[in-house]
Amino acid sequence: MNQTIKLGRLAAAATFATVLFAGTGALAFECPQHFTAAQAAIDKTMADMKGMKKMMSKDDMALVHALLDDAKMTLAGAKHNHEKPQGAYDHARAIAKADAALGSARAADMLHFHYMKASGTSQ
Ligand SMILES: [Cu+2]
Repeated sequence: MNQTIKLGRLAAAATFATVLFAGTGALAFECPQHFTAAQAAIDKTMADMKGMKKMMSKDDMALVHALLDDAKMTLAGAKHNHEKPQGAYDHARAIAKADAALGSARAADMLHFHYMKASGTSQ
């Protein structure tokens, strides 16, 4: 019993040490993957929006593009944090912003398909 607790503490200490030494590098390494995912979602929605002028109202198009603009701006902010980091915190912020950009791009796509189902009416 006592031995198990000691082993558990040792494992926890080893894990903590690994996180300390690998933390900054791992986060920095992960940022580009989050950027790529967000950019792919933006590109997909942009592609889906092509040729929609005849199938959607101008107002609906503008709202989908507003969400896409949010995604692009947030992704640009994420890249800035990653490229000019003060420390690990900025890489963490970069990942947070990239994931937020991914969310906006997906929401833009959802909104686009919602408007398509509503056949161009703002509902
Ligand atoms: Cu980074």
